[in-house]
Amino acid sequence: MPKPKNEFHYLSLQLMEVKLQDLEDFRKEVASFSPQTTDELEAFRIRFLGSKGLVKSLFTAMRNVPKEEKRIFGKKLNEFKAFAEKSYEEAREQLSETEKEEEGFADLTLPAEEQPLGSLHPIHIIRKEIIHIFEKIGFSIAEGPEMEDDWHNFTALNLPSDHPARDMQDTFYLSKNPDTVLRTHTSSVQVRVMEQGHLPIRIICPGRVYRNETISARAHCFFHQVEGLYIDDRVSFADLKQTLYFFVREMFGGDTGIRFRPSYFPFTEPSAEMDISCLICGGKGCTVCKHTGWVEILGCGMVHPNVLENCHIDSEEYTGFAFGMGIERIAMLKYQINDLRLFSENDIRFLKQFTGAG
Ligand code: 2U9
Repeated sequence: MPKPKNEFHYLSLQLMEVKLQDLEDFRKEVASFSPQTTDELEAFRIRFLGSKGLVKSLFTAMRNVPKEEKRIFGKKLNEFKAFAEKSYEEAREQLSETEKEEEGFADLTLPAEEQPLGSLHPIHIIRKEIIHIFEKIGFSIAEGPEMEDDWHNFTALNLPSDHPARDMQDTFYLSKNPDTVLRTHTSSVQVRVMEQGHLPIRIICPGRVYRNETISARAHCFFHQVEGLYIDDRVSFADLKQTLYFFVREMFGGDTGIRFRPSYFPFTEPSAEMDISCLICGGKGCTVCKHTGWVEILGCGMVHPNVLENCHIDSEEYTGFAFGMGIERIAMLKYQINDLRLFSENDIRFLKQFTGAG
């Protein structure tokens, strides 16, 4: 303590001594301050920094400190004030960080976690490719219901009532209504378009179809088709062949061999099946083509006059061709997939292989 000049001065110095001691105690209190709630933080602010707080009252008390010692006391007090303010700000920031974390606050400026790229499903990739090819030559897309009535799925398509396709073994009948089936082909969509009566018709019908089959590597209870239909005056089998030549060139490349074999379908006459040279062995013979060098990819034919008439189209004036293919079959050939079940199991190891394709 500085040497006192008189009694009053002595008391003032004593007072300053007390206040400096207080200041040291307050400094310890501030240093150990760690509020858990905003209420505690506010109580701290009021106690130390408020308009009636300790810092303010110490500045008031400084009036009684002798002039010479004011400088020492004022310096100490200013240091303490700065320390209390800094502690308050730090505690406030810390508390607001904790609250944000507890509220699940997301810092949008942080770099994003790396996400693995998704992929298109191979069925979707092939479907897109087929659609794109036929769109180039003027076909548009038509879609329709997966639950169909007997007329659109069977009768209009010249399928006699005793045809095996109508059997419970092959078709899913919807129990509540015996007239309703899960469509067995997308030909039903084409019947609906024909019934609308806007000619000419040049459509492709992609979609899911259902068959009552036991699931195995080679059969499934649902799969996907693209069917095509072109009706106008003077449409010929030559038009059908040229259209399918174009499709094969675009889909499998210009070197692919093509052949037609006569076949039978109730809805087309004449009917044919189309093979392409085996993509795996190039026609030399392998297990995929069963050593024939050829693989079947679709069925086709001229629309049966009965089907035209059933849809109120004059079969004397109009002719048409139709074709149908299974998307899974094309995908299996293109990607060398040997089990139909892979398409519907959604095994990520299978799907990942198509990242970046399509
Ligand atoms: C109408 C008239 C005729 C569509 C055709 C085929 C031949 C055919 C199969 C290929 C593999 C079905 O997915 S698959 O199992 N389809 O062989 N489909 S002609 O004929 C039609 C379609 C609509 C009005």
